[in-house]
Amino acid sequence: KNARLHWFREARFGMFIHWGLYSIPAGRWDGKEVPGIGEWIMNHASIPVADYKALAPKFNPTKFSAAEIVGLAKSAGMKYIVITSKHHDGFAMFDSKADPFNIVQATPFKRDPLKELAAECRRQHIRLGFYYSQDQDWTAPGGAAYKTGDHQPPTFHWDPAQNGSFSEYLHKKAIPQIRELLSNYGEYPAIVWFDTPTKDMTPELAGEIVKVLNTDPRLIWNNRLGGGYSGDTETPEQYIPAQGYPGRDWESCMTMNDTWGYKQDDLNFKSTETLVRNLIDIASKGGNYLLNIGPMATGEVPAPEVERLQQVGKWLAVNGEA
Ligand code: JFZ
Repeated sequence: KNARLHWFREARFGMFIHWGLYSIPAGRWDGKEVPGIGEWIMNHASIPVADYKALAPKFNPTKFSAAEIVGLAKSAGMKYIVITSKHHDGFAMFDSKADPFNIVQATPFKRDPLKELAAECRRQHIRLGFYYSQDQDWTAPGGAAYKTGDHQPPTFHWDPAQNGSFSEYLHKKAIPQIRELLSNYGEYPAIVWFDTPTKDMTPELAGEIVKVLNTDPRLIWNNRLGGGYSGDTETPEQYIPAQGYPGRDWESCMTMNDTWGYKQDDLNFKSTETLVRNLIDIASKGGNYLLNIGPMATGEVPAPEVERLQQVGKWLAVNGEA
């Protein structure tokens, strides 16, 4: 366990990337700003499955450059990257044979950004991890949904197309896709980052995922699988624990503004000084700072985010340790 977590304990600073179909509406639906975080727009605006899936043929992020993004992370002093391979909307940002709702099959872009990032991370010597929403999936029948607005129990679905068996969703989509993620990217992923478990994730079902994870002895995974599993890392979100987590590895994930997925109307960016202070605070308590960027539908990183990361990198170059 110690050898496996060695790099993570020294990393201190990583890049979180929330990128997916939600970067097209970028926080607006039917001409109105939808309150809340951008990657939740489908749930917050109760967008029907068919309407949301219709975003895929419009997704063509030709300005995406793995070399630039990895270069940006490096210049900021970051030691690893964690990118959304599938968020709660169910859209896979990778080549998947297990489910056709993915960037290679369903978009004109046809490229696999995870493959390109893996090649680039290898070249620039930085680790790569994959966020995977294993429990919530708003476009696959049987996928779970957290409640928002007036969505009704017990499923909190808003479209009959979402109804189905959770176990079937897990066996037909989530577990096969987790296998693909573990098999198709060489030495990566170094991390699988799960999120938002529900009661649907019983100890038995989670145990099936753990069996798959255990086929890779180097893998680090977080505390958000569900089913009672505590994983390798604590993941305080948008805050820094006063005493850290004595005896546990941990990572504070934070945004630079108030959204993870790109939102055109959110310009509430923190100052570089705040970001540097957060990094120092977290490092002094033994944790890692996983700082988010939200690329646009073009594939470009918003300028205020690039600017801040470069400034943090400058500060580290003068005041940090390699
Ligand atoms: C989750 C996601 O729903 C969100 O879209 C984003 O990906 C974020 C990193 O993770 O949101 C959460 C998850 C956990 C908590 C809060 C928001 N939490 O434990 O307080």
